[in-house]
Amino acid sequence: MDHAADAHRTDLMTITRYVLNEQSKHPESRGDFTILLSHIVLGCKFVCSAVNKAGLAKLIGLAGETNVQGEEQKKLDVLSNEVFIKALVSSGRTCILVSEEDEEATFVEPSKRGKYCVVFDPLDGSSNIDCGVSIGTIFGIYALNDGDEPKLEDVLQPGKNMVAAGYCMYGSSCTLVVSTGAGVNGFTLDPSLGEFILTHPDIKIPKKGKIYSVNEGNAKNWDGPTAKYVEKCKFPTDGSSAKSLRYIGSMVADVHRTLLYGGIFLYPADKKSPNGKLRVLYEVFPMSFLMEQAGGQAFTGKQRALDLVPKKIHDRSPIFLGSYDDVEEIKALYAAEEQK
Ligand code: FBP
Repeated sequence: MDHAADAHRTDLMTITRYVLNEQSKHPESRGDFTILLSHIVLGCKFVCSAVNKAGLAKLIGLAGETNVQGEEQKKLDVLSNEVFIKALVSSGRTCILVSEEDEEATFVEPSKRGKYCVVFDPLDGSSNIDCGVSIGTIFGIYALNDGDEPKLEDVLQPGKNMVAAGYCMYGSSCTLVVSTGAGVNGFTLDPSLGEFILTHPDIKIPKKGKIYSVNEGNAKNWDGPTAKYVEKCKFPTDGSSAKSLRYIGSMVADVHRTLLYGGIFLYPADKKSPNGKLRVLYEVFPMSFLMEQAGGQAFTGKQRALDLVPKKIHDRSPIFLGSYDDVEEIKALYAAEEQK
């Protein structure tokens, strides 16, 4: 690392500059998306600093409340949710907000309304919060046509209709990965500047990977194709070497590694959770959108994940996402099961 050159690196591609460049390619654009994204970035910076000082600021542990999923909320869950709701409403660019932490969707009051619907998980990987392992924020964005009155159906639509998606990982460094439908870019927070700087331009996931990522603790409840696939990862019969298992238990961290290194992340359905665990709107869709934009795939066990049409805002779905060839293998196993 050439720190001297780095110190003199003056041509900084910040995320704001990047999005403004993208905006300039759309003369019809009024800058609404740029303003919305800058408020999401603000929320990520706030949560990043809160996570970093959680132990010091007594932000570790339970908030004493339970969310719609029946999960005990962590102090940081509640704090992150509040920060994002306030940032998104104050942007003046949103009309419907769906948060993992809120039972109902939030309809922004007309005077502060804009055309975007934002679905988000303010702090994903809550089982890892108190032990300082990487966690993150996940978001997806739909756009209404100008003048349309917002209604719940506007967020109960296929993920392929999203206009943007992203996540921010709070790990050894704070990394924001985002797509507006024209590729995937990663930005790292430079704490000395307080700016997200472009560090991972045009991310492309390797076509095939050497890593599989799944909670094998659920193996006894898996269906045939999932069990067969994981068996193949461990004991390949085609002469290839076995895949390595990596599982952090924070979707953001497991998907971030999968995006950069390749391989497959799966949270399948099982006898205990017939619809899997992960939520369609603010976990499955944003990560599937990013995966496809990076050249990978996302499959539910039955269909392309982004073709799903959720019926309720907290619906769950099984998910298999990652390198194109790896997901093709699991699709073939489910297709063979269908034929039986
Ligand atoms: P939260 O959003 O409530 O944290 O739940 C989601 C999650 O933590 C994902 O980040 C992760 O992939 C998964 O659940 C881990 O589940 P499990 O502990 O069952 O493996």
